[in-house]
Amino acid sequence: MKIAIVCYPTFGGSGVVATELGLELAKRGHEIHFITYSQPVRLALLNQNVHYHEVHVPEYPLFHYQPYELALSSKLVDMVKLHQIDVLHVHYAIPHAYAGYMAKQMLADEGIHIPMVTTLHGTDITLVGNHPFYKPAVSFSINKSDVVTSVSQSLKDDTYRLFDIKKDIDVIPNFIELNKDKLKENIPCHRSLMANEYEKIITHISNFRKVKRIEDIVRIFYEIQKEVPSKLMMVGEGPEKEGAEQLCEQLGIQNKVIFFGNSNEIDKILCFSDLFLLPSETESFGLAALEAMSCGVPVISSNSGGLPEVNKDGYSGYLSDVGDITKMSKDAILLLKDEDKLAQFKVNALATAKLFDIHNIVPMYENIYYKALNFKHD
Ligand code: GMT
Repeated sequence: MKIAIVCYPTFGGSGVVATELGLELAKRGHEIHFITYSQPVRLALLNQNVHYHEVHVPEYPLFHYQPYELALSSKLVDMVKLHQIDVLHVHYAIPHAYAGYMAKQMLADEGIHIPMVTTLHGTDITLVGNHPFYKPAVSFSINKSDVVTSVSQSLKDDTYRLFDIKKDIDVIPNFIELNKDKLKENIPCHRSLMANEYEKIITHISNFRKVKRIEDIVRIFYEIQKEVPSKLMMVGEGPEKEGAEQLCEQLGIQNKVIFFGNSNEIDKILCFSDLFLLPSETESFGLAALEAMSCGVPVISSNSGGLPEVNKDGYSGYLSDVGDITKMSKDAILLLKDEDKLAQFKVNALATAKLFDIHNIVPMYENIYYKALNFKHD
């Protein structure tokens, strides 16, 4: 099949999932065309089955806002015609489903019928898409998609609760590639550069937005380090990072916290991590938690959204109510102090991650594409 994938190219779960999906589909023999405004951060290798088409938005002084949706839908029309694309798969409803639908209509006008699959990722439904300024357009474009998928049951429920959706939604969970290169023993591990032998390493990876509750992470670590010699690795960039750095200074723990910025080598950091923190306000799935678990790192997370579908309480980690940093700190300290339990949780985390193996999940998307191709045109 020839599949066009539209996604956000930045550091963020939806772009990562879309990129990894495209790369795996290419390995399985499909021709993949990424269409976005810059090369997706995880799209390192272009090959004969992987193509990237950049959307340019010409600047014009009259415009206060440059019309990206317009440029994207025009590019989609051109690329579908040029490469005879079979299926359009848009990740994140805003504005991709909207632009995709416009492209679909323009193509239909020329007698070209292309099915559109929309994958909902989380904030496009629970935070941004739900805003009254966007809601009618988001509802419309979801309802106009040929097939809709969501990355968790929780997100599916939220979508029906928050929007007037008349379509079925297929749940396809996010996935992870678990191959031998990801095993700890095959990654050059620079643990000794980060911490002393006797210290535990706690990690957080995100785009440091408010929804991640970055302050909670610092405060949980503050409690942990009083009881367990430890270091905190903070990976990523975003609006909450500066405040977190200041808080570390105020609490006097700045020498125990390392801020890395964005990284494309998270496996190298996760390989020496003992515990992962994800106390988010909401999380439709929590891909970062899954990535940690796939490296054998247990997770202390909130129980919001789809996190309970990924992190198994008392098995791969612990879940708590949002904002309950007392319980999160207590769970973390008990786990880090008990070597046997920690070792068992590390094994359990990996076992849980295996349920989301890329080789089990990507065929579900292939089935969705075949389902979409069978849809009658309206
Ligand atoms: O929250 C992020 O880190 C980014 C955001 C995105 O849209 O890129 O992530 C959302 O999609 C991810 C991939 O499906 C999910 O794993 C995240 O849970 C989800 N984020 C939220 O729901 C807050």
